Amino acid sequence: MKTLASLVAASALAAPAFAHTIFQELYVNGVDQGHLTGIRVPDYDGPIMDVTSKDIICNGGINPYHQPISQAVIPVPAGASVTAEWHHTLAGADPSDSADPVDPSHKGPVMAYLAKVSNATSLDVTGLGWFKIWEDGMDSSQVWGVDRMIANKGKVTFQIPDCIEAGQYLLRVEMIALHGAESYPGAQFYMECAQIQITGGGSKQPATVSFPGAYHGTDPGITINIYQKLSSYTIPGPSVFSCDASSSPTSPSTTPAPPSSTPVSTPSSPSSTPTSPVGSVPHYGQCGGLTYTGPTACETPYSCVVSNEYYSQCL
Ligand SMILES: *[C@@H]1O[C@H](CO)[C@@H](O)[C@H](O)[C@H]1NC(C)=O
Ligand SMILES: [Cu+2]
Repeated sequence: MKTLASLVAASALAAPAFAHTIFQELYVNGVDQGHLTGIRVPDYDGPIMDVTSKDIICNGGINPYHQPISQAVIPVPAGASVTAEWHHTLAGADPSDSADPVDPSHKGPVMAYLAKVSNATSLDVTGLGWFKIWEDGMDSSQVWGVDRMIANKGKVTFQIPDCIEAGQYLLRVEMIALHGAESYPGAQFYMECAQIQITGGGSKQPATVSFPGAYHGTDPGITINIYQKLSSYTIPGPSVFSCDASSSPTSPSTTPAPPSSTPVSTPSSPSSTPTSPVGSVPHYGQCGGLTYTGPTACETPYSCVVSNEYYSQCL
């Protein structure tokens, strides 16, 4: 006969495989917008593991959306504080579930991106331009963004930039679990997209990246052994957009300012090789990075922009 202890041990071992999570509720300046309202949530809480899959955009492929998909578009004033709430299952908070909001084995960063869209309820999410507005990676004590999210009962809070254009956007909130990320595929990507209408704002048009495209299996923040002492962690994707940065992303022929995180060495870029005006790397293609050996000149009118020391992209 199995003892309670052995049952508990067995379920604890089995738990991480099923202990996933879903971003399922949004608060705007502290006001709850409603459970499952305005967010494209799947019924199943499993991860996306292929960074080249369209499912990395807003989920919904291998984890089909809960039906009917909410048609709500949530009004959000530019500059507002928004809170995204994660839970283990669509049922919401469950204090008796040790894997709610997510099993604590799931360590990694939490991030938020925006993409401007003409219609926030349109289901086609390919070809959008995404910019990162917030990220929480790993601190010097090796405590992760996901650890802080769990401590805060599934909630993460960040600001919508106050300088971006009014209009409809998708808000993509993402968590990466790195407990099995020693080799690729191994990292688990969890993301859902909220349908929002930004009001007020300004006229800034941030530089964008594409999904798929922004992440690679070789990224140091995607293939990593977290079961060792880490002095730092490189969060995947572009640097966080700031309204205060003096870049001018509205003009593709202008090279935006480098990201605020100082690269150890400057990745190769066309700006250092002005003798090759006609490039071959297409829009959104990789054009530089520490370990990159391919072509570095972008097709006109794009410029090679440093995302981080490992990755530069034609934008
Ligand atoms: C937005 O997209 C939805 C879903 O495809 C569609 O039903 C709706 O008519 C669209 N709205 C506009 C204004 O185009
Ligand atoms: Cu999981």
